[in-house]
Amino acid sequence: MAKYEAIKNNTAARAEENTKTILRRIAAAAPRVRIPRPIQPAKGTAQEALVLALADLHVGEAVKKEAMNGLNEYDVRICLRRLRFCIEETISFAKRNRTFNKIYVFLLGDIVSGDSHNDLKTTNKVNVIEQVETAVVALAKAIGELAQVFPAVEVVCVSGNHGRIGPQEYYKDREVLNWDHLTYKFLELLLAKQSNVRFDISSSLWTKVNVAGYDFVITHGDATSEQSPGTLYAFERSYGKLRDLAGRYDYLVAAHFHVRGTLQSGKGEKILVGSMKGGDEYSLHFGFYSEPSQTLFSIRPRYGKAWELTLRVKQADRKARYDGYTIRNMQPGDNR
Ligand SMILES: [Mn+2]
Repeated sequence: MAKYEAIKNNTAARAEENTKTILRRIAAAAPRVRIPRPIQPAKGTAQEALVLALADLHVGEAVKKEAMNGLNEYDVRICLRRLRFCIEETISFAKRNRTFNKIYVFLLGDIVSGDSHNDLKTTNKVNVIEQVETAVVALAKAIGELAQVFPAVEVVCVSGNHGRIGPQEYYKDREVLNWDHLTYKFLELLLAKQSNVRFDISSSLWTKVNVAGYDFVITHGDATSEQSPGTLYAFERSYGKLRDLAGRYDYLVAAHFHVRGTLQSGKGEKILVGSMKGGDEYSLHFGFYSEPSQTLFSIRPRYGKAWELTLRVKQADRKARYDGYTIRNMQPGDNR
């Protein structure tokens, strides 16, 4: 027995010695990697196009913090701070990485709160004329800032559902008889002398635009029988039908549901943009809440969508440094 123990211990010792030898050999054979210097951003111009998708600003609407149990708060001041945050982030992100030749700004509708709903009519902070005025001036400043950084700015505009005139639904001239549409027209006028800014204002439910060789369908997103694209299936069903009507597209960009999401679709994607406003009393009532966000992404030739940056706009809410898009002596949030 003692002999057996001795053999066992000896074997164990040898096994341990072998393991150590093997580990030493592996360690000796491991390639030595030199610690690199920090990666420098690439110099020169990127071939890719930037897209800044802005949706559901609902200018003029108020969301009460108390009613939201602190989840969200919204008024004109917060809206304009969040907008400025988007522009500053876009510019600093672009500058930190490369020089981009062109930026597309998708204005996806529900720019103004409107007065089509009774509860909005009584709780809006400013009336619909002031909403349009505020949105026009703020967006003109925002796009003007982009035009100082990017050699070309293309603004693609579709109307939302909140800008409709009056409480009744209508379908004739639906996208034109709409406060969003008027906002876009004034915006175009205000920037008419800015030679590197171009507008594409849609009079229909959707518009098509080609970005770096890829076909985009842009729509607000309310023209669907789905109440909420809470599931991927509903999301797919909501917008799959548009392909029949609009023809082949690589990317579809919609908003309306105040929820951010992306779904692969053929060779491209369906991109659902979140809202500047974020969740409100309505969404809370129906059991939905999403943080406000907007989306910045890029399209590369021969590659498609290269990356996406979620602009988490709430960061700007309490920061006075994002003021500056307000007009004249306006006291945002204090009109009522
Ligand atoms: Mn909407």
